[in-house]
Amino acid sequence: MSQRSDQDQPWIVDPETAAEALRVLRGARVVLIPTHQNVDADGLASPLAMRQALAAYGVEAYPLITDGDFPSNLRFLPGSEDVLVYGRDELPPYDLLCLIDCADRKRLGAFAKEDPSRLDGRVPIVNIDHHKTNDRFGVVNVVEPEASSSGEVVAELFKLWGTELTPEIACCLMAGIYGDTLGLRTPSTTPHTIRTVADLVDAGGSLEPVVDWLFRLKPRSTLCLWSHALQNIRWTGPIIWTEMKRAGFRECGAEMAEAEGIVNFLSGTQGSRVAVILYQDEDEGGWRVSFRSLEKTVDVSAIAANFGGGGHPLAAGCHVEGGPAEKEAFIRRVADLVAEAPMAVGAPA
Ligand SMILES: [Mn+2]
Repeated sequence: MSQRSDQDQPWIVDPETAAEALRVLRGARVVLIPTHQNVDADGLASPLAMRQALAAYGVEAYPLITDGDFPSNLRFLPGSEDVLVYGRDELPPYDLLCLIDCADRKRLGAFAKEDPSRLDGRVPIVNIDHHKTNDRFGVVNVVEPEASSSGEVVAELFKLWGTELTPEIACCLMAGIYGDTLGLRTPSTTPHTIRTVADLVDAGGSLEPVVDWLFRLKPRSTLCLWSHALQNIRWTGPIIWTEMKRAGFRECGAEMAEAEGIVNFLSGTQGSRVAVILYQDEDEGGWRVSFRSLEKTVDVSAIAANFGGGGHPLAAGCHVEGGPAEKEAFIRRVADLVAEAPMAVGAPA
């Protein structure tokens, strides 16, 4: 017998909005699902689950990687061979965009940069996300900031739609949830998140490849890259930070996605309040920046917003233009902003 309180369901997708999303998606001939730049597990796996669900409704949908290559650690995702890569594959003649996991429709890599009119609303957008900073730019918006991941939001949509969960769909949704919660370890993980995963396991989804490919298996080049990052660690006030230069990636033969776990590893280093990693741009004209914190009194999305970025309270990002002087000034400013945030009671020193 179930004795669940209301607290177990901290957020719900409005059933009318869910129905409207399905109506718009089913009305399309071809749906393009462009992923956010520097795509991660949630950003790619949730679109793949959507592609498979829409196929059951007779709608063609194509996830599109909007910049760079297909990250090799995500090749295990069922249906990954159907993913288009911008610049490599021809775009299908789409009449609807579905953005999943995209807080900002401008941060869609070369797809947006080369032709910003693609995102100006002339082609309608269905917007499915879990970022607090999402400004609800779609004709239908399913934005649930309390959800751990887009995978969790999409699972909820499928429940409302009555979509049959195949083992492939279940595996993709679990990859989204596990990717964003670091394997159900972040504070964004709720009883609802864990129940969703249990339902996906019941539907035949296998957790083993998800855990292996997201957290265990790595190429040798990753160790080379991590060794660079750890050797370059610096401290500025309450922040611990490191920088990933293009030369480091070249020297190690590593791809961008291999550096993703470093900032999570740095966060929680005793004596630090925020961890920061700077990834040098391809053209070396600036840096993409990632912030992490374990302190609930620090809101890194608010800090990132000072620099035109955004994200979640404990995980956020932004971009910094310029050279070494701008970089140093940026780091000092971030350190000042972190120092202004109240200390958590009983925080470890
Ligand atoms: Mn996400």
